[in-house]
Amino acid sequence: MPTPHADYLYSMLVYQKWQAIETKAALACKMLTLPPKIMDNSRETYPVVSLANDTQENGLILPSPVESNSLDQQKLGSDFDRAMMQRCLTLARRALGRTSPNPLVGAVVVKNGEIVGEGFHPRAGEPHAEVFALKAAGVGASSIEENRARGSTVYVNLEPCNHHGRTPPCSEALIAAGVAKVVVGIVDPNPLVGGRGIARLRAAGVEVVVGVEAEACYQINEAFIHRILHKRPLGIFKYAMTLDGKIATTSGHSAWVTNQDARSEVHQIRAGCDAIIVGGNTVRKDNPYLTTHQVGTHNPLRVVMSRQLNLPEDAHLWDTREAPTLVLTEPGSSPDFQNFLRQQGVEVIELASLTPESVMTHLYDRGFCSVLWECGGTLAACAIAQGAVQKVLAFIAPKIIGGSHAPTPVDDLGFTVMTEALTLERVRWRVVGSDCLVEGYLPQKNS
Ligand code: AOF
Ligand code: ZN
Repeated sequence: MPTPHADYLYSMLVYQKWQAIETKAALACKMLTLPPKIMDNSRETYPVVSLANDTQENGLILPSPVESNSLDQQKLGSDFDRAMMQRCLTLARRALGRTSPNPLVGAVVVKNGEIVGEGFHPRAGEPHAEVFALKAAGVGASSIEENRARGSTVYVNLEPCNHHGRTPPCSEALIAAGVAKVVVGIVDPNPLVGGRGIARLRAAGVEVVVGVEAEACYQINEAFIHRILHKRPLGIFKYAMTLDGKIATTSGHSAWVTNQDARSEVHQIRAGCDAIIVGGNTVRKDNPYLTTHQVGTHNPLRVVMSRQLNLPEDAHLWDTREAPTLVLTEPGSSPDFQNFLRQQGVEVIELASLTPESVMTHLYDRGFCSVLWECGGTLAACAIAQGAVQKVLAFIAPKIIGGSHAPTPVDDLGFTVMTEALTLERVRWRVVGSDCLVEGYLPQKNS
């Protein structure tokens, strides 16, 4: 392996800081007494920006840009630079849920303080964001005068690639277009890129600034980064409970714990994920749809884990017109029901051993970046214990239902004393309608 590029190491340090974890990368950076070249000395002022019309299909713009004010680092770039990077993120979000295994990337070409081209990466196999943005700026047009990218500044939330993958290197496309400067959000953690795109641009005389709106750039691609670094999709455990910690009544009734605003938020969260997992119990008790309930948005693959396949024939999940369904089971389980499911258009796969771990491995192999666990307490405990969950989204409704046997979000983890509790990190909370959303990350076992 070649020595990691300084930008890559520094970027990893910022990433780990964002995660509040000290890892080898962070230590390596300290030992090398970085940071190096990420300071942006340019403090140009720009005239009013005119936003060019969208050049790609109009997609849905989902949640507003992430605030990037919690890193205790100096904010890089001018206000204009940060606004352009946020514009990249807004563009990138148009492909929300559709790009895996690739990241969400947006790019903006600016000439004389005006946006002259924009683009985003629509899905794996298609050109990268920079290529769309350069094209929109007139690169490749019949007359050379139409190339407004020459001498421009290109903003992009992820380092331009420098490898021949499904598509040719963006670094070369930027150099060929004659851009003067590239402002990068974060270094690409993909070892195929990992600083080489930046190095290639600099070697060709292009000025490169790295780290503008870095935290927001990590946030938007946290699942992609997790996939690359851990070779597994990011597992997100989402649940809704009452103030007294119940996800249903003693009889199992759960419609609804939270109000409409929180449920709409869940639909948006689903749109950003590649798969949603439930167990057989949830299918039997709740008969969920697990869709985004929004026309035109991406619906993740709905995954049911069931060893016995003792599932109802009339479940909503077997209707695959709106969204696909995958049933994961073990070898030889109920061939008749397997046939029935396949006739409905449901994919059925037998895994040698059906565990959260083997399921995450399977979903990684399918190219997924993010997986939403919307299961009940038994499967949730198993998924947490096996390291299949990294992030927790807990919706809490100000209701009390009581019941010593009413189900709770997580069943037995085998802990006996409070010091064993899993304490979430990077915890944030906010009010959603009349409910509250607490989000955080489980402590990582061995990073
Ligand atoms: C960019 N801009 O818009 C994206 C990048 O198989 P390929 O050719 O599509 O390459 C995929 C890798 O390229 C992906 O894992 C990530 O490292 C990078 N994605 N890079 O400059 C983009 N989508
Ligand atoms: Zn690229």
